[in-house]
Amino acid sequence: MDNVNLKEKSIEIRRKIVSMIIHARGGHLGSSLSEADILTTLFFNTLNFSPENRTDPGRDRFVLSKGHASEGLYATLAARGFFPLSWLDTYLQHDCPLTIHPTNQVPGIEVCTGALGHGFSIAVGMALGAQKTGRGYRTFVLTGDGELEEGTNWEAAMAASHYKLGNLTLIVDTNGLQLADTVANTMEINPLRDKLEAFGFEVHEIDGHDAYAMAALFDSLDYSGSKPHGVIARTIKGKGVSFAENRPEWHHTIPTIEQGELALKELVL
Ligand SMILES: Cc1ncc(C[n+]2csc(CCOP(=O)(O)OP(=O)(O)O)c2C)c(N)n1
Ligand SMILES: [Mg+2]
Repeated sequence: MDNVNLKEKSIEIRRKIVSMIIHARGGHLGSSLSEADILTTLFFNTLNFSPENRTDPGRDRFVLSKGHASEGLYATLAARGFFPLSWLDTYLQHDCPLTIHPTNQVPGIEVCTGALGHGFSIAVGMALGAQKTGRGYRTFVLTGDGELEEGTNWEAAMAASHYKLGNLTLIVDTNGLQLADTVANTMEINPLRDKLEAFGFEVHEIDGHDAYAMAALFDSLDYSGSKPHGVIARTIKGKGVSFAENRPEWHHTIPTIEQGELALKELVL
């Protein structure tokens, strides 16, 4: 999409994330704020995926493998027009489509995720499908860094390289935290760049909160080459809300009304 101010858009999306969680009294605040700039970049700059072409076989594919951060995806999809903004008020309500882990009943969501460690493998299958059918679409998958402790990811990485899936981009939301502690304390995944390179990926490291830098990077990648892409996006869990930044307990703590008001006061340009 041309002429979208990505900075403004990501603030708008962060504000929606906070409001949804306050309203629903549930969700993953830190995780969704961590990914907000990555999703903004993908949906408002990079992806050939829109409400208009969302069922076209040639559309780009996106998989949110860290499915617990669903509020970030819902807020982004609504802002992009995949479904009405009013749906965000129904998050976590009985019999409503916006569930804690995303499902493909929601326009713009390709696959059900939330059980960590599966999205990357699914994305490999999508990318292989594009290669075999010659459809030419690109596939992007977003994982958490803690999520990479799941062994299935490394099988997916091996397969991506084996099948020479240059049309596949793995983005790792690298915030250094997982559910209750740091990734380093739980099961160290570093040196991540060396690991991905050893698995045959072309690797880039970038500030995962600089939407314009990410947009330029995604625009510059060679999607017709033989190496899958790995993007290590350096992020801060809880980014934009001072009391939640880099604090493991804000993985899924629900703000009080007062904390919510403070968060919204901080989330301005
Ligand atoms: C298979 C599986 N095991 C455990 C969980 C519970 N769980 C939800 S989020 C999370 C931590 C994820 O950390 P990370 O991938 O770094 O994501 P972040 O929230 O930091 O972006 C865990 C263990 C899960 N959803 N799926
Ligand atoms: Mg993490």
